[in-house]
Amino acid sequence: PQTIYLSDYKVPAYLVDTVDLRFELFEDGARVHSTLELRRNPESDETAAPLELDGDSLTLESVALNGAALAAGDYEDRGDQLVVRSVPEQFTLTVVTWIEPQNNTRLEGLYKSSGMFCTQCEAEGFRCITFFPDRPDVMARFRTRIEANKDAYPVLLSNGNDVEKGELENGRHFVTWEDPFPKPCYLFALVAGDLVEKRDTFSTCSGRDIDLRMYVEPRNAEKCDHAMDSLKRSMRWDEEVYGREYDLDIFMIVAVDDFNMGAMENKGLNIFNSSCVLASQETATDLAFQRIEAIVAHEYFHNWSGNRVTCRDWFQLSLKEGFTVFRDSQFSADMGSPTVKRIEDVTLLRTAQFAEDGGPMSHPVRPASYMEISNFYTLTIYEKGAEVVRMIHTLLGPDMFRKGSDLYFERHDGQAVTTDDFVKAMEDASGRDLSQFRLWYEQAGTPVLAISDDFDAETGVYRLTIEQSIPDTPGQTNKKPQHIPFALGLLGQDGQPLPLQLESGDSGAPTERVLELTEAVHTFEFHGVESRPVPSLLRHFSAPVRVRYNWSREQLLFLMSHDPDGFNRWDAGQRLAVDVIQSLVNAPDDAEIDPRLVEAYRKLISDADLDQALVAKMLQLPSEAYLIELTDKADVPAIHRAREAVLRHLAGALKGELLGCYQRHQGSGPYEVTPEAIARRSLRNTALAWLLMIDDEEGRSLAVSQLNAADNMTDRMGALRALVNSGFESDRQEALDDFYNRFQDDPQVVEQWFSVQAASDQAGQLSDIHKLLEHPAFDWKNPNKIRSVVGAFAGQNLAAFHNPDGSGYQFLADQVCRLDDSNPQIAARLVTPLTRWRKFAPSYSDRMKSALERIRDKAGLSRDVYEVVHKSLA
Ligand code: BAL
Ligand code: ZN
Repeated sequence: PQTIYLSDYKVPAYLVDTVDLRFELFEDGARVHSTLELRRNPESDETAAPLELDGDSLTLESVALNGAALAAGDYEDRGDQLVVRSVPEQFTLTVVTWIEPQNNTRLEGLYKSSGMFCTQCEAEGFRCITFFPDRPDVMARFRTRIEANKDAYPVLLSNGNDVEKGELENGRHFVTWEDPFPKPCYLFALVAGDLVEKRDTFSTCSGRDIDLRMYVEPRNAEKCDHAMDSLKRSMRWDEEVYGREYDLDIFMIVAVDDFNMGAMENKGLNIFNSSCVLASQETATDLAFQRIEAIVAHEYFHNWSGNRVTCRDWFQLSLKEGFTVFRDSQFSADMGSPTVKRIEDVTLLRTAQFAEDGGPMSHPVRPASYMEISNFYTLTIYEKGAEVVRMIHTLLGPDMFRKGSDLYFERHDGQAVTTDDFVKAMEDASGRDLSQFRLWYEQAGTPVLAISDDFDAETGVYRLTIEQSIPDTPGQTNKKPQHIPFALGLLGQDGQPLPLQLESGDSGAPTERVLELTEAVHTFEFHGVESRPVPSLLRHFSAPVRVRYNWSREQLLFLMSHDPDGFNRWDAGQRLAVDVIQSLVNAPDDAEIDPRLVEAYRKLISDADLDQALVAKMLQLPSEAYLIELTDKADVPAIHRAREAVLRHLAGALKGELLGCYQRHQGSGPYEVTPEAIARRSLRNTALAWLLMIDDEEGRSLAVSQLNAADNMTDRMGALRALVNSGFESDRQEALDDFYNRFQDDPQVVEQWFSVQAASDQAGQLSDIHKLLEHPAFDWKNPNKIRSVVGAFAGQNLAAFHNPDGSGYQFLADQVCRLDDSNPQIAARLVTPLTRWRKFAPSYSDRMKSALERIRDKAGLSRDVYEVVHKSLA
């Protein structure tokens, strides 16, 4: 496959002003009539260029120029391109193609899911529908007429406003949609199906009433309220915080079961993976409720950050994704607990994005090259991209940042632009120089801050030295220092925050500062310090970096109970737990577990005055994935054993406290999705999980009663998970069977049922996984089912996946090869755990490598998987 380079970017040779589409939908295929108004781009220097339109898996039926059919010699159908050699300055091109949505298992372009037609065009799916300049800098106005059988497909949707509808012969009907806003074709959408409609309205800040509509299969009609409420909250929030008003008269959301992504921000017609939009108390966990709120917000926010202002090319993907993730994380923080939200974001970043940044697929937030753009919908583009925007927010402050975003939207409305245009708007609005800051977009890799300190009791000066380095990554060495906002505080021995006097005598100095690192080494001096302080470093995780500082356990315990920054309190607890677990890896079975850890957790569990949402987070031990990320040459089973030993030790020592915690947080009253109620359920279910880790009888009977009495999925799943992960084998099987019988008709719940087993070291050994794949509810065509079994096994059941005999790796290779032909995007995603092979101890890494080589040698490997596998082995 070819590599595409950012440095080769050229403006399009032709522009499209309008697109007139007519879809004739049938059971055995669809005919697409496309009429384009095209003209040469005055900004292009390719004055004699032929017209080249992208295509993929299309059967061309006819081509006409200005209404006259072209003869075969006038154009060339190259399969992936339609080339018309000689065209005038301005012209109309009509192309008719035949496609087969019913056989489209890649789920790119137009396909069928549960009997409905739907589309996914980002990044390059539109070319699977018709020949078109499939690139985001070609923006056109779309008019779309959909024709289909009326009984089977009463609902026909596309972007914009419905302007015409009517009956046709043979029981068919049509609806025509017009989108007044020029858009790139990746934002095109079409849906046709037998769907129920849920309606609501939203009154905008300027008094316009927007018609909100959700379309779902009839069985899901009762699962729309949460998404609709989330949508209205998002619309209000975007007006209040960013001054962004919705622009069309209708906003539609559709839920489909088969979807490669989580959701898609098509203009006025967002399409969602059912698992990311449908929720009811009985079927969705708190986590799902929160995720749905965040994703609904994310897709809605794209209407401005992505649709009104879009990307010039796919190297700029983070322009819309990083900014929009930042916006949705601000929104979620405002809707719930900012500290908890920050902890969740940082957990994902440090566990998974840092791993990506340190692995073979490491790439900058603005990549310089790719083979398959679908492989670049990554944690780096999304999450690190969001961190980069967050740092701009930190450096500028909220007011200047808002000025910058206003300027960005005003300056670039209706344009396809670059990350550099975004930074420039921030610079112009604030007057700040962000030239060095731009390196965050260009340099890959996670910066490391090596921090040392000393205290001079005589002068009262505390000195902090921070040395920055950025590791080499594929294709990039000798990196330059980046501009890093570093928030910190100092705590006195009594736990009080100290004024940070950068000059002596400044006793009114603030107790928290954001230092700006721009050089490879900085030394900061803090004056007027009476005794050695405890530093609280990188507060709020003010930059996506690794901090290396030689913490003592006393310091961490001190910060756990005194740091005014909730995030750093949590982080101190994590560092302490990591230190204890790491010290037990490959230690003798009777090695002592630091009693101070037990006491710290005892305090957390028992002290009802602490912020319970924060406590709920602090009680989660660092995950195995995070522990692996922190380790060179990881021995996963050894890490797993050490972590379990700590968990069991804590559970045994704190049994009384855990039972007390469980009783204290017994729910009463109606189910609510508030931060307090979520924290209560989380604490209760953590207590239960810990008790069952030590096969506690009392815990077992609590879990069984909770499972039977639960009025919500969080508690039901909490009990089920605890039983599944326990040694109570017969309870486990009974619980799983009952659960399945109760929910077998609900695909979203069955996905949870699959993943709770696949992710469990008790219920998810390889032989169990094979059985799950044979289960009647498993479906190789449904990405959610694949993720909930194969993805959960390889991504969460790490001790089983890293079986020393290599069977887990070979299993994954088999599944990747199997999926490569039918759905290459999903296949390429599934490879991820193997790509990290260099991270593991030799006997593991050798076997992982050979599994990768087996995938590499598969005949006819897709471009998606080819890129990931070849880069991993390079
Ligand atoms: N644009 C792809 C889905 C999302 O990030 O919203
Ligand atoms: Zn997005």
